[in-house]
Amino acid sequence: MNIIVTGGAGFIGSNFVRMALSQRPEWRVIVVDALTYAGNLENLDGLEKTYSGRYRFAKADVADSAAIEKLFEQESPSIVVHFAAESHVDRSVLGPMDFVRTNVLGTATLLDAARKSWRDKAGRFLQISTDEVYGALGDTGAFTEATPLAPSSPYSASKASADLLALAYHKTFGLDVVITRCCNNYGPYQFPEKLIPFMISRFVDGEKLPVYGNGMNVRDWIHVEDHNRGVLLAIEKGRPGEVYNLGARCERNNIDIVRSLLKLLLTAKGKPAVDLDSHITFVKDRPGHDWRYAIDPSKAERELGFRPEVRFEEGLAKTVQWYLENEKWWRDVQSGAYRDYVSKVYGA
Ligand code: NAD
Ligand code: TDX
Repeated sequence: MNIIVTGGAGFIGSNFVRMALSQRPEWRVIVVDALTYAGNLENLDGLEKTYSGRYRFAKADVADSAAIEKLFEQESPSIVVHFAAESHVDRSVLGPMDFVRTNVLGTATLLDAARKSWRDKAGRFLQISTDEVYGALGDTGAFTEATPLAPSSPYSASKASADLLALAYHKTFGLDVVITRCCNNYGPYQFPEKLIPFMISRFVDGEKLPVYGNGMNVRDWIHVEDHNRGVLLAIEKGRPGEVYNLGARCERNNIDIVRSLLKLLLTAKGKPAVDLDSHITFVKDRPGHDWRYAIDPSKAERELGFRPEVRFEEGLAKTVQWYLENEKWWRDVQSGAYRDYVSKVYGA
């Protein structure tokens, strides 16, 4: 069975491709990725050799309808798992249009290719989405699948638009669409612009760790392996046209995450984990910064049997260790263009 994984050279996608190839021997995986700044072939190192005949990489832009339709003709996929996206909120503040193009037009292009290709045969489209489509919570409550969409950033608005298109293709054309909405992921191969790997790279470089606002904003965290276990379950057990929230009931405020990282990093360097706040600088807040996210994953637990396995403290310690051991990886992905981006967001 052929399965197309878009965005398979990115953080969550590459972890998913490894999991799928090792746990689903009947699948042949075709990674479709444009290799933007966030997509890196090194993330897929060794797969061609280990899984020869079951793995193909195709460089393509999901918004390029000719390229996508050709891939559907060549591969006749039974499943599409759509991870490809512009994924970083701060970049969507600097330049929203790439987000509209990839996340909205790209998703529409894939949905339409699937609609045409699956006229005579069944196929499933798994739309990978985010809790950010629900907007911000106050100090209490949690997002359920019935929470109205109220995105705050161009990123989350583009993801909400993509979700609505996917649901419309289900209602109008009967396309077999399932949507998962997950909370903040962490783990290996995450691009060092996101909170956890960014803070680790700053510490290693001897720079202060820039926390937005007062650091009290809350995010709900899940290890990337647990997210991807949920995606596999949604592919295999999800009901057509349904949305499933994925989360591990693990809320933390940002300042606590940064202090936990500092403890792990100082200890790893053989230094006493004291005077943590001297490593932190509070910087200008992100415009439209959502206060709090919290996912209620009851529906996925009940219907899919979803059970996250990674305890946050263990997952975080392993992640820190991975970044310390793979400094070459994150230095390589930090190109000149990346350094330019950092100076735009955080100042020189
Ligand atoms: P990422 O930025 O690490 O990777 C995105 C991948 O998509 C890269 O490989 C990039 O090259 C590719 N891509 C971008 N534009 C493309 C285009 N036009 N055509 C083809 N490929 C393109 O992102 P990630 O963190 O791995 O997120 C993957 C998905 O999961 C996204 O849809 C994101 O919205 C969603 N998500 C992420 C998180 C999180 O915490 N990171 C949480 C919930 C949902
Ligand atoms: O330097 C920083 N300082 C800081 O205080 C950075 C990069 C982030 N933050 C804060 C902002 C957020 O409250 O940390 C929190 C997490 O920030 P990000 O890692 O940028 O993630 P977030 O904005 O929450 O979005 C993420 O989760 C949902 C992913 O990037 C999205 O792709 C996903 O959909």
